[in-house]
Amino acid sequence: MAEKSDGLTGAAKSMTSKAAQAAGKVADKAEKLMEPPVPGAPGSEPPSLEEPTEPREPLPPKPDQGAPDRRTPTGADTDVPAEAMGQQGAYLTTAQGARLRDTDHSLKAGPRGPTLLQDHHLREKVMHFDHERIPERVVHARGAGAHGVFEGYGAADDLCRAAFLGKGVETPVFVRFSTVLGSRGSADTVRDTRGFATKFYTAEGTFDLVGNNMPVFFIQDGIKFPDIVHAAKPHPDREIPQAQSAHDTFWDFVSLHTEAQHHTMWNMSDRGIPRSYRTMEGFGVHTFRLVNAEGATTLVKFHWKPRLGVHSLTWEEAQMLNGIDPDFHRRDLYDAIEAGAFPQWELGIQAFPDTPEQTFEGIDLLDPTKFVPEEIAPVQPIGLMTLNANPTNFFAESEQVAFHVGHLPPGIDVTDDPLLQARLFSYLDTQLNRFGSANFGQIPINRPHAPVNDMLRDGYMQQGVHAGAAPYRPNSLDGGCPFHAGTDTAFLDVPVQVPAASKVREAPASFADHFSQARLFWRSMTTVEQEHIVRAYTFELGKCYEQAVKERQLRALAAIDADLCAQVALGLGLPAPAPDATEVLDMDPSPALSQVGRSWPLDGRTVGIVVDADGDLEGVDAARRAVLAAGMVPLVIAARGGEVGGTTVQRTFLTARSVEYDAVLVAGAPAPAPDAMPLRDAKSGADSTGALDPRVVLLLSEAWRHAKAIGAWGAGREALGALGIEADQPGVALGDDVDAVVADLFEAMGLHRAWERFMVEA
Ligand code: HDE
Repeated sequence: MAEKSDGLTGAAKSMTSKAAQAAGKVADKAEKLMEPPVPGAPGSEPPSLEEPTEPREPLPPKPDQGAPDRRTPTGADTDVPAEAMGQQGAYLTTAQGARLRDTDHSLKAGPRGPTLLQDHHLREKVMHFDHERIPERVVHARGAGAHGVFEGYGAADDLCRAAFLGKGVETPVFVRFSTVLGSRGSADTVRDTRGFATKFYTAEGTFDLVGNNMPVFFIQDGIKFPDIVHAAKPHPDREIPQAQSAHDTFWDFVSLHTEAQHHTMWNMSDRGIPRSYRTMEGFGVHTFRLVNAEGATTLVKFHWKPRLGVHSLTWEEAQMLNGIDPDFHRRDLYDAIEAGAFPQWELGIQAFPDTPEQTFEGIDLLDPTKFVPEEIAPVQPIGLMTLNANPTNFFAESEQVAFHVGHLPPGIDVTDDPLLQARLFSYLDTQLNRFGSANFGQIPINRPHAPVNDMLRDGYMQQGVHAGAAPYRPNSLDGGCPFHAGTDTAFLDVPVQVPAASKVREAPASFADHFSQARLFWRSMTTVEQEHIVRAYTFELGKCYEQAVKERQLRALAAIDADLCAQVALGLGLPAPAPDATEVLDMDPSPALSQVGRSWPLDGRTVGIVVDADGDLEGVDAARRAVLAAGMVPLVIAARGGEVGGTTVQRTFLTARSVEYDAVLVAGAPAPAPDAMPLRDAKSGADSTGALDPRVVLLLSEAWRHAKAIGAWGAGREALGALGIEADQPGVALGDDVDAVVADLFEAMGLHRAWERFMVEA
């Protein structure tokens, strides 16, 4: 996204002033043409005004779009060009390739007569349409995916024999991010856990790391998964509310089943409302077992660390976005990749000795409601993932990708975590329901990049054309193929000791502690973050109907922290219960859990630039270029569409809303535009008689309230001054020199929020 430098402008400098001006204009134009367009173009070339009539091949995908690697169903590389994977030829055909003359009229007995049963084209077209949907995922139905590459650092070589972790080894990946609770069409910015599932197409077989953006889970045993999901999903009678936990059945369950309290605390924190998929951490949650070349094992927890840092929305932003842009996260990911701001995460591990107890510093590594603070087990980086291509087709890629925690390459194995054990059953099973066939692994996005010789045969939608007579072992008819691999290349089940024990339906005693880590999390938060947590609990419980549910949850909060409980109780208008006799450990806080206090890169962020046609348009141009050069997207906001001073307007006061921007620059003090009236734009409010357009006032006051960086120069300063926004306030960049203002604005943006502003408000 870097601004392109040019030879033209340089040459122009040496000319006489008039010629230089003319050349400068040409140069500006050329430079503008070279600038990356604002992301979001629907097709790979701009459409013509009239309907095209000249036959031509389908347009190529957009440059930002990738596609599943061209592999055969059994993993072999092919040189079929990408275009050949989709629809081809310039002419409309039947599904069998016969050209068609007309698809707008069904075959009828006369223009006013009934449709004929023989219309094979109509029947094929409508039959296919009738079957376009597959069952949505029972959880994580709403998601978005992207292609990328993972590069190993070689840092795990001592611990793990998996070749893809080796230094410099590049492995293609496909990642799908998701919410958990909502249906496919639900909004992105709901309060929920996020899925973070990565498919590594390694040369030794596919590895799926199917994680979340929180390191702990609601339940310790997979047998409870249907219970937590039934409780959190909409009520079974009226099927409301959609995609959220603010309702009785959720709080009924988590208050009774207190092992869910730790995960619930994460959901009530800002982590439950990420700013973007790009600014989320990822966690494998369970403990896994790595095996090295000598067969030695290590227990590990996987972490994804976003290069852009962890950044969340405010609750008000999240709620507004659910209405204003329900696709906010999906759009953000797609736009960032299209704009060349490729998101990156480092894969890291926390490594623990593989002892028979499987604990670390008293923390049970098999209990998925517990995490290990980074302060006592640092995360060691072992590779870097870059997402660099959007899907070409959502259904083919993001919808049909099928993850399974049992997709493991040699060198990575599971542990006895009872949650993970149940997942090993569930993911295969659920794919059968979604695809109606055991052959889902042969769909392009799911095809391995390693040779497949599995002796699995036939079934619905079989894509392979297997030769040979003997899909069984041992055989002599196919020359004995396939053969067992040696221990040097095969996946080895680690011969871990299984405890000599009786068959029981019980949890180990160490799983009984439900509150210590919830308290650890609460105490690791800054005051602002704690305030958000209090508001979240109060809001969610406030939306419950039953008093008993609220009171029971307050009891759980009392066990976590008396102050937290008291504040939520106050908001609910209920007495705060005294903590019961439950023993809760006081663990050292983990400052690494807080989002406050660090500075991060800005790639792919959006900066709204409010422009007044009479304002400093040269300054606007300079600001816009600086935003582009910083790898961000400038969106010019003006009274009406078209161009202002040669700059294309992307948003108008009617279409703009503060939540779309990470920061706002004000380059003028636009007076109320003609459409600034409540009937035309309700955002105008009742009074449109001020000096500033009321939509701009609203935009700035929201940006202020959400503690976003705001900058202005020239007349824009006066506009801010009228709202009481002054130079010495946190996150405010004011001045006369546009370059200096922009530089200050970027610095403020790096902190993600002007956190102090929340405190000023409180
Ligand atoms: Fe999942 N989970 N899960 N889950 N999960 C699914 O698989 C399940 C759990 C996670 O983008 C389903 O293909 C059970 C933990 C992600 O396609 C299903 C249990 C974690 C995704 C399923 C868990 C996850 C899923 C639904 C308890 C974090 C989205 C559709 C034993 C470590 C993957 C599908 C995608 C999806 C079952 C617990 C993460 C039904 C039974 C813990 C990111 O198989």
